[in-house]
Amino acid sequence: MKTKILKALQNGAEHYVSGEQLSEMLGVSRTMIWKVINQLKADGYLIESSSRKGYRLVPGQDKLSQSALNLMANEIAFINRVDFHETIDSTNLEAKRLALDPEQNQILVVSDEQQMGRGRLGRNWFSEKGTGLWSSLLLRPDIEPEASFKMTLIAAVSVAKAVRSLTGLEAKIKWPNDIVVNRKKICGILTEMSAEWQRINYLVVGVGVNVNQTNFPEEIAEIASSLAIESGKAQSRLELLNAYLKELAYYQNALFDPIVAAELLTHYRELSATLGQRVRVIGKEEKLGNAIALSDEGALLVAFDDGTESYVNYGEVSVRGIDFYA
Ligand code: BT5
Repeated sequence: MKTKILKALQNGAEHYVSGEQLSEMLGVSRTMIWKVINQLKADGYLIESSSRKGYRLVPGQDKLSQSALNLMANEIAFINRVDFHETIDSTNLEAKRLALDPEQNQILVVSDEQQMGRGRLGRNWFSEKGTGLWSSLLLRPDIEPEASFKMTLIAAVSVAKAVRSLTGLEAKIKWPNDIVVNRKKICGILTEMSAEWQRINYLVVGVGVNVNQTNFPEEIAEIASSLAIESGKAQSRLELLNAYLKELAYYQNALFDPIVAAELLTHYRELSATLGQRVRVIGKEEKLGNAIALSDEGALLVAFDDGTESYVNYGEVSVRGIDFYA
């Protein structure tokens, strides 16, 4: 009922919807409507009530809540359920805890804050409350473990396209798992996998997007930015999530369908901030070169200054002008 009333208020846009209209539309008493409106207010929604005109959702709110997320996820067929948390250690950890039950699948975990947000190699991911989109998706695709690298590409293209459509900003992908805007990192992706012989047990795709932060802790102040800083105005986390999931609903077919897989690679290459650039590859040793191609397996082909060429599969690659590589 909460979700239905919320939807009716959202459909009313900035106009009032009367208690009578709501009660007729939903077939419940006006007292019931009044009770549920109070529950939504307790959830933090700003709702104006007028005894003559009815109820109105105050526009411009960027509130994440279970009811708002349910409403949105109902339209995304490949998501079975959304679990919303006000705070959590890490949405990736929570998705992995859910994965212990083999029945749980296609679940999106979202939190307003993470206390132990993580990057690759156990690095810290700053996940301040109320400003970012911290989400993880639990999937159990029937694919071979080697194909799981595609999931990071799928998420990267989906986020970059969603940021572009929502904000008009030129979001690009820094190989393999960062999204940058104006050379600053606005998003990181952490894909984790559990697999047995030739078979994936589960994949967890964690996506963290800096949406409405106005500043960052000193350690990352020079490399990080947010959509609000880059676009000059606050952005809606819900709309961003909605746009991301719609893109994901399409691109996840790349796991199974070779035509979509080819399209994914084309779009990844078009959105790349790394291809064609000077790069510093940090492996056993540090080497400089030019990033010249992306293989169909998602590896980066680098022509090194010492005349050698090789594919880089993982590890650290700094792109000139991004990170601390000047
Ligand atoms: C990543 O790792 O970029 C993956 C980050 C994934 C975060 C999401 S949030 C939802 C889900 N739940 C989790 O616990 N994680 C996922 P990596 O490439 O290793 O980059 C980590 C580095 O990015 C850090 O060492 C910092 O330098 C920098 N960093 C940390 N927090 C940042 C932030 N909020 N914005 C930009 N850069 C940040």
